[in-house]
Amino acid sequence: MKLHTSPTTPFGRKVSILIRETGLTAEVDEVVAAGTPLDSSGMPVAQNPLGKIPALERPDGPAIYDSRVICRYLDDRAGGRLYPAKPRLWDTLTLEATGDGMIDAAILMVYESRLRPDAIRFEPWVEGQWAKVARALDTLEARWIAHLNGPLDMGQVAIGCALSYLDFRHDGRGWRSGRPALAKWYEGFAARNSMKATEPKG
Ligand SMILES: N[C@@H](CCC(=O)N[C@@H](CS)C(=O)NCC(=O)O)C(=O)O
Repeated sequence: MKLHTSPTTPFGRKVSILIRETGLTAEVDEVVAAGTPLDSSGMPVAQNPLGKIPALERPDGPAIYDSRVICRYLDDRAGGRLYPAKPRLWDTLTLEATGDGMIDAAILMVYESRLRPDAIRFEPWVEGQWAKVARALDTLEARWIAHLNGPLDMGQVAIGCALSYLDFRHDGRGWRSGRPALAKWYEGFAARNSMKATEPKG
């Protein structure tokens, strides 16, 4: 299989971590793509018409995309290790959606500062994106620590990728402040081999 991804995408990193945690490394080649909403020329548009990564070429059908779909597919191939049975599944999926939403907001903030010319930037919109991230962080601290400390699942992986991305691109926001339990959980999670092997570069 061929995974179109990049060394800095947190969505692609979710898949890369799942590959390592489930023992699928020999079955998936990771190939580098690059692009933004302003330039899709380096993106796998034949595999994903949305021009986004990750996208996965697989042997048993057309390419699939969106990290959540790819993670479910690969986890299924690996014997279903990172999506638990119901009812815990609903919590895992909600946690994964929370991590993905944090990443979406954090990436939109980066695009705003990198891609939009100064003259047409709108700061309240950027702060509105950060408010989403901050509310999610507070909710993780208040409600999700027990789940995060439970058996490894894709919810934890998504949150780990989101928090790492905040360190990578939004370090100045100080996400750990006022969230000691989440910061402690992340310290342990970031020490996993799969996290260390996929640290963002660039
Ligand atoms: N919901 C998608 C989001 C994927 C996504 O936004 N990927 C970013 C890279 S981190 C991208 O490809 N951006 C290029 C663009 O939006 O044109 C997923 O989970 O895979």
